Amino acid sequence: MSDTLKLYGVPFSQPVRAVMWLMLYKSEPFEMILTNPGSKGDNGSRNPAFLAKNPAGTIPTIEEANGFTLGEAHAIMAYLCNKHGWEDVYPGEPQARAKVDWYLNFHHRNVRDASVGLVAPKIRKDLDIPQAFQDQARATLTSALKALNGGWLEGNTYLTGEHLSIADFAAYVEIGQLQAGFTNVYDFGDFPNVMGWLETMKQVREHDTVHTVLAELGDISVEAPAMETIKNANISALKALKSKLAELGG
Ligand SMILES: N[C@@H](CCC(=O)N[C@@H](CS)C(=O)NCC(=O)O)C(=O)O
Repeated sequence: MSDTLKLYGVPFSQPVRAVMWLMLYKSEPFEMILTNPGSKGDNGSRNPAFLAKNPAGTIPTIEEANGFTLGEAHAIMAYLCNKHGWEDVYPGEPQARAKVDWYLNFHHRNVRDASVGLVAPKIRKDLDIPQAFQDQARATLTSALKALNGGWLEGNTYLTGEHLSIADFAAYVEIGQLQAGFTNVYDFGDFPNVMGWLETMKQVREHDTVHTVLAELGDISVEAPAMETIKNANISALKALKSKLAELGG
């Protein structure tokens, strides 16, 4: 059995992109095992075989050759940093680390849940997500962006200071997907510090590889993307990833 780490997921998933980005940023090879979120089919995250690896049935999930499995993007990124000694993006010094953990904990209810609420209704028209839910998501995100703009990013290049960390990867895969150039479903005009940080993050190594799926999907603010567009975005994203992993020997 190969000892390359397996990453279960799809590039369309925000938390999967965070893990992919960390690994590519650190030039760490991995094998992507395509796993359809929510599906009970053979390659689905709700299939019994997958639930044995991650009882929550969510992607990303990783698996090592020795059978160790782990779910939750933030736990996975922290584990990989601990394992490989990547203290540049997850500092060892307790207070610096605590600042990263602070954001990672804040993220779940304030950024993640809200940003999903802005994008999912556009892509999954079939789910008929109630307008009240969408409005609440937008309000929650706006509050979170106020905190980022006036707090974390005030006078800082990255979320926790002058150094890129896994907090930035976690935040950008959610917030960044909303900007013009990608889905274009949120106007960041009121948040100049957030806009500056979005530009900075675009320069981070492997940004484009990880975000191929969104660049291909394009603007969904007016019209939901056709199935064909979604399919082609996935194909392009996997092609970009495959070619990067081939370079890394994964
Ligand atoms: N808190 C989890 C969220 C993971 C998550 O929501 N993944 C979605 C895909 S983006 C999923 O697997 N959904 C399938 C399901 O819940 O059945 C993390 O950060 O890893």
